Amino acid sequence: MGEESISRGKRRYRHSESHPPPQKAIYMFSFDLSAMVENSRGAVEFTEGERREFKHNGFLVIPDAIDDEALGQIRDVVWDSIPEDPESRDDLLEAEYRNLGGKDPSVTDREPFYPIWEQMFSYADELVGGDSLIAPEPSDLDGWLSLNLNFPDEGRPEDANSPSTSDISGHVDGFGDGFSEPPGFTIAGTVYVDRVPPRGGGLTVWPGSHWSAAEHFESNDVEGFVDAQSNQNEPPYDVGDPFEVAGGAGSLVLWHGRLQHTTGVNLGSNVRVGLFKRFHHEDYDDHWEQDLEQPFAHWPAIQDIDTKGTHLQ
Ligand SMILES: O=C(O)CCC(=O)C(=O)O
Repeated sequence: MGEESISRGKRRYRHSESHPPPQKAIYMFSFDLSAMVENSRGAVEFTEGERREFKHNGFLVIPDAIDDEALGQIRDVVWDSIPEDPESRDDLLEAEYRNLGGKDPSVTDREPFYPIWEQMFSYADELVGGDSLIAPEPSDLDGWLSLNLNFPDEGRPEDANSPSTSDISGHVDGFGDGFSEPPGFTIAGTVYVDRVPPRGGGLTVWPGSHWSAAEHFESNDVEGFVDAQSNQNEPPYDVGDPFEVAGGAGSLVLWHGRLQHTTGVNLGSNVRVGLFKRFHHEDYDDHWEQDLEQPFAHWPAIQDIDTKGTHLQ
């Protein structure tokens, strides 16, 4: 995936999945991916209403998707890996947004990521349908981990609405600086490791923006998009208002690969710990260009769902 940037106010963050961190640990434990993955929900199923919601909005929130034990292990990884003291507000305010296990390779223990990836995959694959996504592998643990820490923003402003989520710009992953083919991915998952209250730094999305991207690509090429994102830090079309996703610990946000998004303003007291994983179709290389205009052409469990009327049920 190409290098991405998130711009929020004066901060500019860069991250990439294409440059694995230097660790070269060898993971000897084995996983049986053919076995049914146990989730908090039991066997993964989606209603037609949930599939419709995803198709319409480009994202879906699944509360209590990930089990507590797996989340607890990630919490330990975070606090064992960073110097900040969770009890010190000064520490948290001074800290900058960062991706643990990405360009900042300071993760002490990588194994706890895998059980969460497996659970995320089981939801993503079921939503897309047709057993068509590439499953995570233990060797992925040697690569980019995407554990994104969104620390509280400086000071609680007197104006409770400032800084505001509506002032931030978003991006589409893979179509900015460092662009390389095939760009992006099919579907991503974001897990909240702790509760993320409203204005607590949640993943912020532009609902329906995957359709804006599709409309754009009907009459524009990829190069113009990449130029716009590289120069203006946002896609070359209007997408309306952002929506910041709040949720409990273990919530999973599934989102479409062309959904515009960024990280939210964090006016809370806690670090927003978000564990991200991106999944590709097995034959993504063959049809990524078609997907640009037809966002669900290769999603057997979604493509025929009617979203007309927007009654999401
Ligand atoms: O940390 C977040 O909430 C957003 C991260 C993001 O925009 C990304 O990984 O592309």
